[in-house]
Amino acid sequence: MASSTDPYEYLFKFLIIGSAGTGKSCLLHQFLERKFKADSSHTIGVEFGSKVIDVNGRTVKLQIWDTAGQERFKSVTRSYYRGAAGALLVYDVTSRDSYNALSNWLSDARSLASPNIAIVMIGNKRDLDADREVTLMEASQFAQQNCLLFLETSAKTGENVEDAFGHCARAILSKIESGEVDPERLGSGVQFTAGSFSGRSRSLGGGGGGGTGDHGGGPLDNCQC
Ligand SMILES: Nc1nc2c(ncn2[C@@H]2O[C@H](COP(=O)(O)OP(=O)(O)OP(=O)(O)O)[C@@H](O)[C@H]2O)c(=O)[nH]1
Ligand SMILES: [Mg+2]
Repeated sequence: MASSTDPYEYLFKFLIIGSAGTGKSCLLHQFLERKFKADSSHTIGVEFGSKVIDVNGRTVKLQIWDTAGQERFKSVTRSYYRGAAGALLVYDVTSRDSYNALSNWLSDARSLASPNIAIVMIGNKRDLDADREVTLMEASQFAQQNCLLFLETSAKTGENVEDAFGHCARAILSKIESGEVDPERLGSGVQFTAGSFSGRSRSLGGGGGGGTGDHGGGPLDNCQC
C-alpha cells in the first residue's frame, strides 16, 4: 500500500459529509490507519488527512476533508466544499434521522462543490445490525433515485471502508475519461502532476467505471440517469 508521501500522478480533493455521529472521522481513521478510533469525539470544524492509493494502475493522492456534522459548524464546513471532486455522503444505519438528512447534504454538495461531484453514499455502522433503523433495500432505492453509488460500511470492523474511498476515486477517473470533469479546469478538484500523461494516452480508459453493481461487497452502482 502506498503511503501519503509517495509520488503521485493525480490529486483528488475529497469531502466526507453527513450528520454528526455517523462515523465520518472513524471512517477516515480506519482508512488511514486501519484501526477503529473508539474514543472519537465530535469534529470541530474540519480535519484533514491524505493517502496515496492505486486506482486502476495509477497513483492517486486523496486529499480528504473530514467535516463536522454538527449544525453549528455548517458555515465553516460549507466553505470547504468548493472544488471537491468527490465525496463520501455518510449516514448511520442505526439512525433514521441521519438517513432523512441525506437529501439536504446531497443538495449542498451538488450546489456548493459541483453538480457533477462523484458521490458515494455510505451506510455506516453495519456491524450494529440489531439496532438497524434503515434497511439496505430502502437506502439502495434512494441511491438509485439520486444517481449515487452506495455501500454499507463498518468503521469498526473495517468492512468496505477501503472500497468506499476506492470506488469514489474510480468514479472520478471515469468522469475525467468521459470528459465530464476537466482536470485542467481550475476548481475541478483534480490536479495532475507534470508528466502524468507522458508515455500514456490522455484517455483514462481501462476499467475506470464507478462500480461493479456486485452486491457481494461491491457498491450498488444504481445510476440510471
Ligand atoms: N459500532 C460502530 N460504532 C461506530 C462506527 N463508526 C463510528 N462509530 C462510533 O460512533 C461515534 C461517532 O463517530 P465519529 O466518527 O466521531 O462521528 P462523526 O460523523 O465524525 O461525527 P462529527 O464529527 O460530530 O460529525 C463514536 O462513538 C464511534 O466510536 C461503526 O462503524 N460501528
Ligand atoms: Mg467527526
